[in-house]
Amino acid sequence: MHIHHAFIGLGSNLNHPVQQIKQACIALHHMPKSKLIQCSEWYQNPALLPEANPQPQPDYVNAVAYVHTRLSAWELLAVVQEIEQIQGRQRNYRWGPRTIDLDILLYDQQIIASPELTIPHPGISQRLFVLQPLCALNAEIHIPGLGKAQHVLQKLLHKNPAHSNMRAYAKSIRCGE
Ligand code: A4P
Ligand code: MG
Repeated sequence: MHIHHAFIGLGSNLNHPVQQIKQACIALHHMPKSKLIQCSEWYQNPALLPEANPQPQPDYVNAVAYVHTRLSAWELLAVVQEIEQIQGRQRNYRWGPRTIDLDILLYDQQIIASPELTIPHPGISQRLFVLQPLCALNAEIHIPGLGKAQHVLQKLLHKNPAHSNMRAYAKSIRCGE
């Protein structure tokens, strides 16, 4: 069976985010038919708030993980949703605070356009907390419809010169072994 290359975005802003990200990385490492190859550093950054409900939220910790998997994109979605459940994810409102959010950013070079699964994940081009860790893992990766990750990041930084580098936590676990 073919090995697929996937990038998964991790985000947490509730209940000890650093611990949540660490636990999710370990869970990704143990997914069936999969191998965690690498996890980026973890970045603390302010919450991007929904316009419809801009009440303040705690800062997020974000990271991106690179996995090899024999799961289909849909199977991978089911597995990451299971990890979210195990880590006590509750859905109150869209973009509400969460213990853990796992988004499939890229799955090979596939484009999937359904509400239950949209790949590339919508909003990548607007999100420093996705692009910065993604580029740290692979600046050359091509994002279907957008171009090379590093060019997409440069464009975003050009549009928002006020964006400064996010604070990166050094990781305390090793991945992909
Ligand atoms: N879904 C569709 N495509 C995907 C995909 N590629 N990966 C569907 C994962 N799920 C996908 O997601 C809602 C539905 O999206 C799922 O049932 C799945 O079938 P959800 O996790 O329940 O809801 P959500 O996360 O609140 O909504 P959404 O639209 O996924 O929001 P995002 O894009 O995850 O953004 N600020 C900072 N600093 N850092 C963050 O990580 N994240 C968000 C949420 C807002 N602000 C943030 C951050
Ligand atoms: Mg999500």
